[in-house]
Amino acid sequence: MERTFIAIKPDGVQRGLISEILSRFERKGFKLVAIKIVVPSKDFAQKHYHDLKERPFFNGLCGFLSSGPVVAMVWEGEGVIKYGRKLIGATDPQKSEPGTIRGDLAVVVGRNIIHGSDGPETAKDEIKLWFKPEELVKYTSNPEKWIYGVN
Ligand code: IDP
Ligand code: MG
Repeated sequence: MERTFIAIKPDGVQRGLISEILSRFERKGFKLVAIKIVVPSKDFAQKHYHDLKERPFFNGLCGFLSSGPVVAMVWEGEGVIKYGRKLIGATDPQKSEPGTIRGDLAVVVGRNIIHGSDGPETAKDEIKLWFKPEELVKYTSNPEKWIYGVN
């Protein structure tokens, strides 16, 4: 089953939006397989955002991600990478649709409260960066047969 890496950034944590964000993924029918709260180092933040190292906002972005607690998660489900990005909304909250997490809960691009992997390769790399394999929990979730309609 497909997996994606989702993180609530320090602004989302400080604003008390953890349960709001978790509930959107949970109610959709995705399955939480790993979760922890951590303050990443700046070096770790730079690893996470290595693709953006040439961008002018890279230093500020990494400084911000390492400035406080982040809720790091792995969510599992059919199409969860792409649909997770849909739930999150466009990078710039001014362009995110209402109904999306950023559209409903954020205003500016530098404080857009949540991260989600943008494809299968980055999902794999980000899960590996943030979690040890044994931190991913295998379990049967009861509603699965109702969500997917298979036995
Ligand atoms: P994403 O988070 O929607 O995948 P990316 O382009 O991967 O967007 O950028 C990573 C993060 O960098 C964004 O979530 C946002 O916090 C920040 N960011 C992106 N573009 C800008 C910008 O133009 N100014 C400031 N911060 C930006
Ligand atoms: Mg990205």
